[in-house]
Amino acid sequence: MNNKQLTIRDYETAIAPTWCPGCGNFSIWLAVRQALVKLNIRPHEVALSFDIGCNSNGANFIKGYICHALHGRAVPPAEAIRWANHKLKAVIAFNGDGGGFGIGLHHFIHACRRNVDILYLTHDNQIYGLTTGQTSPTSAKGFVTKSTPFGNLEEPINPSALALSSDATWVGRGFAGEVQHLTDLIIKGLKHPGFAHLNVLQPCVTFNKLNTFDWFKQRVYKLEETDYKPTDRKKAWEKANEPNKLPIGLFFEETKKTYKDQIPQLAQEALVEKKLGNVDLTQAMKEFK
Ligand SMILES: Cc1ncc(C[n+]2csc(CCOP(=O)(O)OP(=O)(O)O)c2C)c(N)n1
Ligand code: SF4
Repeated sequence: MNNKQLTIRDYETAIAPTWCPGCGNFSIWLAVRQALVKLNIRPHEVALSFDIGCNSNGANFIKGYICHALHGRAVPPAEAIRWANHKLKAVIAFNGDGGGFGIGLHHFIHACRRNVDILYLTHDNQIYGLTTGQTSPTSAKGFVTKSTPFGNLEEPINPSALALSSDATWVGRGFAGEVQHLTDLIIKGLKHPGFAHLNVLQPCVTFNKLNTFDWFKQRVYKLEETDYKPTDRKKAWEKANEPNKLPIGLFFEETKKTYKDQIPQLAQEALVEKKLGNVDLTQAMKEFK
């Protein structure tokens, strides 16, 4: 098995995606598998933690060690998996903008400042998709939805600017309409030693009639095609907040000690490899039954 050439078909499950035709989730799903194949990471070498939402129905459509967490809670299990086994080749958490920047927002900020070595990919369609179209924390001010029939009164969160001000060591933005570019960003995020946040602009073709593929295409441009250098946090913050445009690519990158690097007990071996010695767990195991 291990000598066989890896392809995206190795990540296939028996369940076909149930997303609406044309949904941006399809290209994100493709980009994730392409990135894992390019890095030669096999399904048993990756842990994927999902939210509740259209995006995270992806838990059923990809092979790996899968966790399907509560709404907004994909990050804590991903952190726990990384702490338990820092030798896993990749740990990725997936949330929607509703789960990730609403009910689960604090997990995002704490993961940024902890610098846990995971990739956090947020599917930002600026609406609640699964629950059929309510305003989300990234919805534009004035946006009319089922939950804000007279227009959204709140300013939207800018996820990349928030990651930058929360001390994240790798901050990128991708677009579901640019699959190869997105694949390259996922590869870079996975290679980064530390917390990598990748916010992906993802049209919801069914419920978000404002932020369509065309709307994004009129605003998106690639940072790599400019003279921008992702080394200055302040400049990155300004770029992430650029008015009327949506730059995609890597805003910022720096190398710092990860959470695990500061725990000397993990320097030699992963937690899962540690011998328990003479500890008798019989009674504890009985209590779990
Ligand atoms: C604790 C909790 N609150 C609310 C819900 C209902 N709920 C399920 S998905 C969702 C929002 C989905 O939007 P988003 O996170 O942006 O993901 P998308 O469906 O757009 O991919 C909500 C509110 C829930 N399942 N659990
Ligand atoms: S409701 Fe929107 S986000 Fe959900 S599957 Fe359909 S197009 Fe995609």
